[in-house]
Amino acid sequence: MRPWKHIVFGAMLGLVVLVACARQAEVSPTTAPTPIPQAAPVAATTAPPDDRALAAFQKGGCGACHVIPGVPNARGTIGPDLTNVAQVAAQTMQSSTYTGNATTVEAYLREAILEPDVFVAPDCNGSPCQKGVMPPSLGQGLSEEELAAVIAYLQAPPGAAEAVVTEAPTAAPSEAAPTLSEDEFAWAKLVYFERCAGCHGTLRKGATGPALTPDRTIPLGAVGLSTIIYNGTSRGMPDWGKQGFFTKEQIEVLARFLQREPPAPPELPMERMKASWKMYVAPDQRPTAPQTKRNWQNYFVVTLRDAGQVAVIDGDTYEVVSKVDSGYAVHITRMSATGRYAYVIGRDGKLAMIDLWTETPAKVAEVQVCYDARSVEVSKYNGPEGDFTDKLAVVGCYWPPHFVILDGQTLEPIHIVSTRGYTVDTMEYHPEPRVASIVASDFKPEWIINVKEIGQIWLVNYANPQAPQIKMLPAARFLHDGGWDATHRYFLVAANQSNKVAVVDAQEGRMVALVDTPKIPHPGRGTNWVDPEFGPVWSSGHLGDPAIVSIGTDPEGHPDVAWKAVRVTPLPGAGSLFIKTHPNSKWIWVDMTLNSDPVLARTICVIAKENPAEPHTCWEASSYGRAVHFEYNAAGTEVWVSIWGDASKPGETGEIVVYDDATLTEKARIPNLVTPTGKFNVYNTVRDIY
Ligand code: DHE
Repeated sequence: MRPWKHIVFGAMLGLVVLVACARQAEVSPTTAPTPIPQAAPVAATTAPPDDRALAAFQKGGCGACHVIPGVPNARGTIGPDLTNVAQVAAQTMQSSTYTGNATTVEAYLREAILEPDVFVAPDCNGSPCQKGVMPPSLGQGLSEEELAAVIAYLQAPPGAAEAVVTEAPTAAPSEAAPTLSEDEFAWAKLVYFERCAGCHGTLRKGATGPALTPDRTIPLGAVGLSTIIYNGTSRGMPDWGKQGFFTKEQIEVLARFLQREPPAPPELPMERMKASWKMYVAPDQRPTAPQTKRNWQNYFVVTLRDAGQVAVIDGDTYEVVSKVDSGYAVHITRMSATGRYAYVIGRDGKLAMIDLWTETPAKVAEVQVCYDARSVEVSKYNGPEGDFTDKLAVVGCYWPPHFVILDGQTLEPIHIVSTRGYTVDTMEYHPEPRVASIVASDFKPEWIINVKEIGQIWLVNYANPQAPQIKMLPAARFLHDGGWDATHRYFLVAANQSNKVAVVDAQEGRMVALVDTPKIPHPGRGTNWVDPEFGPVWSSGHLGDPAIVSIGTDPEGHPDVAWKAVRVTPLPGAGSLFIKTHPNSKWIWVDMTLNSDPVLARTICVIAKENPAEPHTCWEASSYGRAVHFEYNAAGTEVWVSIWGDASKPGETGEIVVYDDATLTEKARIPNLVTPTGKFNVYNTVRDIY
C-alpha cells in the first residue's frame, strides 16, 4: 500500500489495517480535536538494517505476510504493507474507534505485536483482514530485546516515506474525480439516496456515518472506497458487498460517484405538498365508534420495511388483520392521542393515516411532505391551554431539512418550518440539519423536536400551528433517537456521534444535562426501570460499544446520581439498536442487530432488573436474519421481537417471535412477513410505555 493511502485511510473514513506482526485498526472520520501524535521522523533510505531486528523478523516469519522494506523476502500480502506503519499508527490512535490503549507509536506497535486481535479492520491489500490470522504467540516468542529491535525498526524502516503526517490531506480538486456515464450517475444517485443518505446525509456532510465530500473521498480513491463499501466497518457501516447487495462492479460505480460533488435534491414547497395530498375518507364519513369487535387497543402496527407496507396485527390472536400500502421503506408509526389513528411515515416522506376503528384498518388520508423522512408525532396535550387530542400531526424530514405541521384529522399540511441554521458548537452554517426524533409533551401544547446536525433541541409550541413558537435549546451535535423518563417530565436523547445523552426538562423548558456515554448511544426510545442500587434509571444500548448504560432519572429521590451514568451492563457484542422493558416486567430486553457477527446479530439478551450487573441470559431468536426491536403487548405480559430477513429469500423474509415475558419461553411465531422491523402497540405507544 502506498504512503498516501495510509495517510488518507487514517484521516478519513477510518479503515487502517495492521495485521500480522501488528494488528488492525479503524480510524474515525470525524475531526480529532486533539493534536495528532506524530511518528518518529523517518530517516529516509539511508539507515542501515539492524541485524537484531532482521533476525527477529526472520524468527517471527513476518515477511511471509507483510511487505517490510529492507527485510529480505518480506513481500507478503496477507497482512498490510508495513512500509509506513508508524504514520498509520499515529493516525489510528486519533480514531474514536481505536480500541487499544496506546498513546505513542512505540506502545501502539508493541500492543499490535503482542495482542494482534485487539482491533480488526477490513483492508489487507484489497482483501478483508481476518481476526486470528496473526497468532499472539509470534510476538510472545520474541525476547524483550528482539521486540524492542522490531519496534524501533518499524518506526523508521529504510524506504519509508520521507514525510511525516502532520496534517489531514488537503482537498483535492473536484476535477480530479473520476467520471460516470449518465446511467451510472442516475443509478448511483438513487442507490446513495436509498442506502447511504440516512447515515451520511443527502449532501454527504456526515452524521451517523462520516462525511463523504470529495475533499475526503478523492484521496481515498476508488480502491479505498470500494474496500469500505464491500467490507463495512465495525462502527455500523453495513458490509454491502459481503451481504450481496451490490456486485464488485456496482461498488466501483458507487466509489466513483462518491468522488463527485453531491447533487442537491429539489426543495418541496407547500404547493407541491398539497398536490400530493389525498383524503380517501373525509372525517364526517368515518365511524363514530369502533366497528371492529377486536381489541384494537392491543393491535400492533408492524413495519414491513421492504414491502413498503405496514401490517396491522391483532395482539390477542396474532392474526394479520390488514396490510396497508404506505411509504417506501416505512420507518416508524405513532398513534393519535386516543389511539384511533395510526400515522405511518416512509423514508420517502409519505405520511399515511390509518383508521383502526374500521373492520379492516385502511388508509383514510395520505400526503408527501418530504423526499426523505424518519419521524412523525401527534398532538397530545389536553389541559388549560386547550384540548389538542387527535388535532395535529408533525413530520420531521431529513430532506428538505424542515418539519411540517399537519391537520391530524385530514393530513392537510398547515405550516412548514425550515431547520437550516448554525451548529451548536462552532456556529457554522449547515445546509442540511435533519429532523430526528420528535416527542409530544403532556405538560404543554409542545413538541420536542431534535435537529440533528446543528445539535439543537427545539421546543415547538403548537397552540397556534400557523405561527408556532420555538425555543431552541443548545445540546450537542448529531441528535438522533430518545424517549421520556418514567414520569414523562424529562426527555433523554442520544447525540450519537458526540457520545452523549442530552436531558431536557419538558415542564420547565430547559436543558438539564449532557451525560457522557460509551460509543454511539442508540436507545430507540430507551427504557425505564428501577435499579436496586440507584433507583429510577433510563437505559440505552450502544452501536459502538458492547454495553448498556443506565442514567439516574430521579433528581428528587436520588439527587446524588441524577443525570449521571450510574451503571454499565456489558453485552456479548456491540451493534445494539433497541432496548425495552415494561413496568410490570422483571426483565430488560436488548438486541445487537448491527453486530457484524451474524450469530450475535440475531441474538437477544435479557437482563434481570434485580441483578443488572450482567445479562441473565442470551439466545439466538432465529436461525437467519437479524433480531431487531422489541414491543410489549398492552398487558405487559408478552414481548414481540422482529426477525429482519431478506425480502428475496422465500422462507427467510422475516417473522415475529412472541415470548412469554414471565418465563422467557417462546409462545408463537407470526411467519412469512416481509422484513418486519419496528412494531408499535397501540396502547403502549399512546402512553409512551417503554
Ligand atoms: Fe431508525 C427510530 C433514523 C436506520 C428502525 N430512526 C428512528 C428515529 C430516527 C431514526 C431519527 C427516531 C424517530 C422518533 O422517535 O421520532 N434510522 C434512522 C436513520 O437515520 C438510520 C440510522 C439510517 C437510515 O437510513 O434510515 C436508521 N432504523 C434504521 C434501520 O436500519 C432500522 C433498524 C430498520 C429500518 O426501518 O430501516 C430502523 N428506527 C427504526 C425503528 C424506530 C426508529 C423501529 C422506532 C423505535 C421505537 O421504538 O420508537
